[in-house]
Amino acid sequence: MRLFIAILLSEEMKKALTDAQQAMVDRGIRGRYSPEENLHLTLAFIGDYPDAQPVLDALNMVSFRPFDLSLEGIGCFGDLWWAGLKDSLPLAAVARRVRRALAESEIPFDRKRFSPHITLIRRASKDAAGIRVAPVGMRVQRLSLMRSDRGRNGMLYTELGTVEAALQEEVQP
Ligand code: 2AM
Repeated sequence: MRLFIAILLSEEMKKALTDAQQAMVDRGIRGRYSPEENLHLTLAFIGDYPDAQPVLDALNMVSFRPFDLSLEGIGCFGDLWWAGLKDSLPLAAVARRVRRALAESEIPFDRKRFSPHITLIRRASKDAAGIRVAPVGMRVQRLSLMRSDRGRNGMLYTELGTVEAALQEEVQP
């Protein structure tokens, strides 16, 4: 199983992202656009792992309060273009806690520095600089363990489990 931990996005945020993708299409940019249902923000990429339960157990050790995310601009890694997020301390903190919980449970994950992004298109045929993304916000209430499978028409993502934001008094210092 190919696993990763992600934040799934609100319908309003996905709409802002598909509007940006449409603006890319209108500019004649071809490539592998992420389908709307696949748009997400990855916190940790685990990759091939045989069993979801230990990962869910690790995820359940992560406590966090609800926090807000906001879209901000676009950027690229080579020919992969993404939507960025406004700098957010709670987002960085929750990614750190997820990664610490995985490490403590001896679940391997990609240790590359957390660089929050939402992939819009891979193998873009040309530069997408200047495409605008509406600065839509959302409240994060849960984190999701996701499984990724290669489908006939691209990647299929399935949510295997979630951890919910804790009530204030339950949060550990
Ligand atoms: P990407 O969109 O930038 O490729 C599922 O593959 C999710 O995990 C995607 O959000 C992907 O980011 C992310 N991811 C992070 N590290 C990865 C890696 N080493 N291999 C594949 N996906 C990775």
